[in-house]
Amino acid sequence: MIVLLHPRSTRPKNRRFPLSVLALGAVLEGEEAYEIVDGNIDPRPMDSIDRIAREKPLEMLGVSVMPGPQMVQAIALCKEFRARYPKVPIVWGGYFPSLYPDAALNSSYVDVVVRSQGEDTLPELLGAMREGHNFRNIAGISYKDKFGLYVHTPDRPIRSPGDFPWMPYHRLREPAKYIARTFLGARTAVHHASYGCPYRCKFCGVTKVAHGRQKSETPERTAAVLTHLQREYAIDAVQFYDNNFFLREADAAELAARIAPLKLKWWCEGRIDALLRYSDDTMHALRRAGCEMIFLGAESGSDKLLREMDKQLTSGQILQIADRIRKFGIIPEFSFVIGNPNEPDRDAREAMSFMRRIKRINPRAEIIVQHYIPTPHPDGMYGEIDDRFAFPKSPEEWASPRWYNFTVRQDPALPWLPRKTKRLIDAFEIVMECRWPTIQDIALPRWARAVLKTLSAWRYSLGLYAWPYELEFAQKVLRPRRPKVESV
Ligand code: B12
Repeated sequence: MIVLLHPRSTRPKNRRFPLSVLALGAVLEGEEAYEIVDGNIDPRPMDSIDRIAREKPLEMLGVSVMPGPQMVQAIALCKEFRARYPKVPIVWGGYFPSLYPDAALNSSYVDVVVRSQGEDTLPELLGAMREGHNFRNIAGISYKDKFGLYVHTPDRPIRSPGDFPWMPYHRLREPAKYIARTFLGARTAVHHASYGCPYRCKFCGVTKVAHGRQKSETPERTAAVLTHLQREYAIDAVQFYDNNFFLREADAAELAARIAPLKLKWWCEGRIDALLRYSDDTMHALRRAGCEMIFLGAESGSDKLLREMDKQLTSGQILQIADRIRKFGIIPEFSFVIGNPNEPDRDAREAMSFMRRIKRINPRAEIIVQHYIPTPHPDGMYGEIDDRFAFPKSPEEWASPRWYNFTVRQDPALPWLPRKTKRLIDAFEIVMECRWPTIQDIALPRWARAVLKTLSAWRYSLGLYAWPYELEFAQKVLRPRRPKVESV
């Protein structure tokens, strides 16, 4: 019996289909005995694993690990599992071990790391374990050999999710619990129609995982999956989790035509330059097909920094899309990465005035302010910091308060980021969030929205952000949704 464990990653109201373990379940389905245990549903995952072990001997524990809270639960569960089932191999996959394979192996409870996409690797690994074969010929893994040396086999080229079977949603213990009420609809599902991203932005962890490639399923398959989800779970909305939903205009137009009859409302992540190339007809078709909001990585208002990031975008294009998208009725959600290591204070101030400019052009635009937190990058990290910065060496160190806060982008505590600049960025973010509460917040009553807006109006109009204690207090009491924390 193989157990696919998805440790807790989020709060119950943000719970969504655990796509990583569903994708793996899809290739095991019918061939292998496996069960999914999801910490987002299951209050006691270890008890569930014990129950499964009582019914059938365990062969492998496969754990999906994202940096942050999921890693924290993964560590605790794997330690306990190792103590109870010392002979059962533990395999980690997902973004954390793919980005930091050595750190993952520097633990007593990770035997093999599967880097990047797992659908082909997992069955190969299972086969090699059963036959007692050497793992050396399995692409995309990292492990300790019999001398304790770390072996990293070559990367495995990524494939389209369309090459693999459909996700076995029915294998989740309570599938309906993953259908959420959001600003998009009363019954929102999630879907991932591609893998990877063809851009190589130097701040983004996806490049190391997908090697600067993207493979997408066909619009026909996306539409078929959504039709199935609507039939089974009565969905009326969907969040597309793809890193980059829009690559080819022809595909976008085809998808719009295929899903329009489902009358879904949806959110996705896209590229600004790609959308600027789309015709008005395609943009109108996307809107008619239910596109409500598009998350767009703007990252910076400085052309110099955009070049340094290798974003392949200009500040002019960002302003252009902010303006153009209004006429289609789609809301842009712009995300910024602030804190260039070479000039953090100047970067922060310029970015702030650029964000205000966007708001003037398109008041409905939503803004997400992220501190730059570096991730390992094959082309060198943004800000030329490869020699100035060292990542933790073990999962435990990653889970310590200093690095946990780094991972979840709350307090990166970076050597090049002066405290006063960090405080300025955080203060600006609070003023921005209060002045323009997100429409994604369906729990915030109208009066609370009005309170936040009124309290912050003077600060926003005068550009006085420092020490926003009253707004912090209001946020504590009224608890508005913070897309930076609660969305992807
Ligand atoms: C959905 C999502 C979330 C959801 C998770 C919801 C859920 N179901 O639990 C939520 C909103 C909670 C979330 C939060 C965060 N996220 Co997130 N999230 C994503 C997102 C958009 C999609 C992940 C996904 O479902 N992919 C689809 C599946 C099929 O792919 P996959 O997960 O990669 O799994 C495949 C492989 O990795 C591998 N694999 C995975 N697990 C395993 C296990 C085994 C045993 C094997 C063999 C293989 C394997 O095989 C799978 C199939 O091919 C990604 C970006 C992206 N598009 O990938 C960011 C992403 C993973 N998140 C990221 C981050 C940083 C976070 C946060 C830390 C941010 C924050 N605001 O604090 C938090 C921390 C959450 C936590 N650790 O618990 C980063 C990680 C990289 C990095 N910079 O470190 C990403 C890449 C976004 C980005 N571009 O920066 N996230």
